[in-house]
Amino acid sequence: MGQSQKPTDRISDAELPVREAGDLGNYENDQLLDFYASMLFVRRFEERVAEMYLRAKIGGYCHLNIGEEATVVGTLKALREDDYFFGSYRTHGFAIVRDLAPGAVMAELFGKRDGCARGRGGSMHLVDPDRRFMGGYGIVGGSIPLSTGVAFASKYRSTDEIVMSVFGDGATNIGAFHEALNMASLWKLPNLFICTNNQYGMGTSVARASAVTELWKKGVAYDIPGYKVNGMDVLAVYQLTKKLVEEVRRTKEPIFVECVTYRYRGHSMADAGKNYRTDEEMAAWRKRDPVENFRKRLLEGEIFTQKDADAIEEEVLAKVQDAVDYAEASPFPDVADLQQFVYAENA
Ligand SMILES: Cc1ncc(C[n+]2csc(CCOP(=O)(O)OP(=O)(O)O)c2C)c(N)n1
Ligand SMILES: [Mg+2]
Repeated sequence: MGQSQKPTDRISDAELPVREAGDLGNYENDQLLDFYASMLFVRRFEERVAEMYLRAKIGGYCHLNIGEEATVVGTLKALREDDYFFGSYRTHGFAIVRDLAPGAVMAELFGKRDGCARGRGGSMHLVDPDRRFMGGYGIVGGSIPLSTGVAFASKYRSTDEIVMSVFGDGATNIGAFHEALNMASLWKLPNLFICTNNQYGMGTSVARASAVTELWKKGVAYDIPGYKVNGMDVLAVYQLTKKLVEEVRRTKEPIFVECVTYRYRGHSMADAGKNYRTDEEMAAWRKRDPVENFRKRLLEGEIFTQKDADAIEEEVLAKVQDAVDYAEASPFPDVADLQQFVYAENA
């Protein structure tokens, strides 16, 4: 952090510029349309994934980003191509926004040979080192120390590449989270830690799992500044993340951001998502739908017309269909090759 910034500095929802419908800031139209199309792509991709799961095309674990689109798009769009990204197991949306081929992502979910992890990883282990998309991890909080390690490598090699690490509210109660934040701060590493506070870890609310419910404060113990942002508003997320990405790049010191969001579906495809939350709560968050509300803002701001919105919808649906077709056409891996890629060869 810079000299002027104290660990307790933060931007709360209230301190962010208030945006009325139609107030879209100083963005180029193309950028606004890109934000919208990207969020819609995540929404429609995930809806189709859910359908494919129910058709038994996808097996195993499967966690969706529906409801969290503004957080997915607003954070990732602020990252440079040569920066690194680490996710959790809820990463389908992050993968397609990071430009992994949607067909390769869908094929991975199907367990097919042309999947981005060659069908070995499935939903929780999407990966693409070429795009510096470092995965996809099933162990809650397990990716956080790894992201600290990559940030160490970036600093050791004197590059200006930063590492964005995204994890859930539940992960902030894991020992590895605290160890990684301590090291990142002690060694002054270029880590941007992003917590998607979607209010629940499986069926357990933040208040039932964490002594500190203002999660942005959790970096403060390690002298890491914390920020909190409305994770249902793509512009708010992007604006803050963009600023902080550059700050981490310049200072080579970690920062922690809490994005306040909500998952509309259950924790995974095995959870209806209803037993531990009320209809009123879900309805209140539905009113804040990141995709629907942004579409309305673009219409009211005359950034696009309903006809344009329909055309984007069609384009997005076609891309999703192509991804499904690609996954269907790809063969399953050969059983004989089962152990291939498990260990490094010639290591
Ligand atoms: C170390 C570890 N403990 C428990 C689990 C089981 N588990 C899987 S997801 C999850 C909840 C995590 O919630 P959160 O970090 O808030 O992420 P979200 O699913 O809400 O995105 C738990 C406890 C696990 N995978 N790894
Ligand atoms: Mg959570």
